[in-house]
Amino acid sequence: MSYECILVDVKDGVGTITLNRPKVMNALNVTLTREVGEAIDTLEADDAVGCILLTGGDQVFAAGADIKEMKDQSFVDLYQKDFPYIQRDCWRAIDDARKPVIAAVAGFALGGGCEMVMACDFIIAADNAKFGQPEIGIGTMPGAGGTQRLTKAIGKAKAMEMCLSGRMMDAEEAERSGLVSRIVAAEELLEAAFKTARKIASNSRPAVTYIKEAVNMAVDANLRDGLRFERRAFEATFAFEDCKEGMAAFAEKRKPEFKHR
Ligand code: CO8
Repeated sequence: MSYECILVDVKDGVGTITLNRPKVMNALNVTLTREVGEAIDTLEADDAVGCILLTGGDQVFAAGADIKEMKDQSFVDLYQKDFPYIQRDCWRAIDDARKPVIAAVAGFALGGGCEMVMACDFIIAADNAKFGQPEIGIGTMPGAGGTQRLTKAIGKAKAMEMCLSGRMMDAEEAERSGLVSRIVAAEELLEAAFKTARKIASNSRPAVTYIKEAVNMAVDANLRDGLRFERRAFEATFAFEDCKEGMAAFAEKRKPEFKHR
């Protein structure tokens, strides 16, 4: 499939999506967000892919929604369409993905760009990464999860300050606050993120899927329900051939040969 605003590549079990509108700092227009949604759906359906990597450029992941495209929209249009032409396909695809989706962020991840990477399963940041919800500066507010996911990720005080003032967070503060899983040198970002994605893709896929589901339960459910889900899921992994193989391989001091990956 050919795309206008993104690049897609599949290698070693990893499907990589690269946002590609460098002239406008990868601003998220209708076409780009639709294409990200389509690419994620395609990679989800591709048996050769075990993990999805979403990235941008080396100076900018994305500077938010395309303000020039968005500026003449009316309230009635947005409300009636529930903002679908911008966000539904894309965020729905990321939200619904059963394969892990990793965001690798260098430079600015602002507004919808920050919201897009927060929808992913985790973020690996380059040391030049900057995260922010600057919508207040153009008289509006986050509209694709900024007030919700940022608050869950870093707590009310920091999220409130960032959304109300538009202040950006650098990579170190983002790591300290729990927004990103780790920081790597900018020039090593893609390699490090790819290595992580490839490792995940080489693991037993049913176990990976269950773990993703269980960790997400911790975000959405109460502790009691989450613990019960985890226990049932753990028990269910004993029905996987890969689990039998993994445990046998450990006992026999050899590398496991997972069937489902
Ligand atoms: N939309 C459209 N064009 C943009 C955007 C954008 N968000 N950001 C940058 N550009 C364009 C600029 O207009 C400029 O184009 P041109 O060369 O034609 O003038 C080009 O990219 C380069 O930008 P700058 O000259 O501004 O570059 P700087 O290095 O000086 O500044 C910044 C970089 C700080 C990132 C600056 O460009 C900036 O502040 N951008 C806007 C950030 C912003 O306000 N983002 C929030 C947008 S609203 C939003 O995301 C709402 C989310 C709701 C749901 C999401 C749905 C997808």
